[in-house]
Amino acid sequence: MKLYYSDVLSPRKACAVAKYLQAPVEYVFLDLARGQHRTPDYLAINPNGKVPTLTDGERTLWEADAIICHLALRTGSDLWPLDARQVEIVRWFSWDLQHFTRHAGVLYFEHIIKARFGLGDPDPLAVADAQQQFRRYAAVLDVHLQGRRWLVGDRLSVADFAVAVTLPYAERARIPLEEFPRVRDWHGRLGELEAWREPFPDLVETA
Ligand SMILES: N[C@@H](CCC(=O)N[C@@H](CS)C(=O)NCC(=O)O)C(=O)O
Repeated sequence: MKLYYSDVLSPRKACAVAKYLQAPVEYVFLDLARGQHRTPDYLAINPNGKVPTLTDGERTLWEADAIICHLALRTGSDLWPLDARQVEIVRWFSWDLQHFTRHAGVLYFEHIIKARFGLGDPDPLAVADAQQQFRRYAAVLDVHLQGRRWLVGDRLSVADFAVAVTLPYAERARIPLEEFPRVRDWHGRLGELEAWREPFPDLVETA
């Protein structure tokens, strides 16, 4: 398998899961600043011009959530359990993309990506709105995590890797994580995993 990635948000979850599972993956770094995700060769495997992408033999997969499920299946891991927990995981994937990481991702973009790629200053209105929306959905997650260690059942799953992806950047991205103690503690448990703390291969700096 080849995992095309860069040291940014969505690839972070794919790299974290690949590392956690010790999946037999060859990492291919794409330099976004140099447009390596927009070359004809790359667009042929991911017409969105986005990272990450996984190739596995003849198969090509884009979308990080699909990639992490595939990695778990390929390695026989119950991070993607073969039972009714899948329904719960899909629920959290969907909720995450529509609500949680959607707004936390705005804060990541405004405070980290804009500075890194010279895209100007953070937009205060976008920041205020994203923080307000983040609080609304983080409150839902905080209630869900009462008495739980992980999002689904009593085991770590791909849902944890997906939903938490912005939280390592909370301080720099001004995501108000500290206001939600159960979310903070859950993220702290993920932080005990080396693959979560250091998901990317050694060759690049993390952003
Ligand atoms: N829904 C996609 C999002 C992919 C995505 O937006 N990737 C960003 C990095 S986090 C990207 O490739 N940005 C480069 C660009 O848009 O030019 C996934 O989860 O894989």
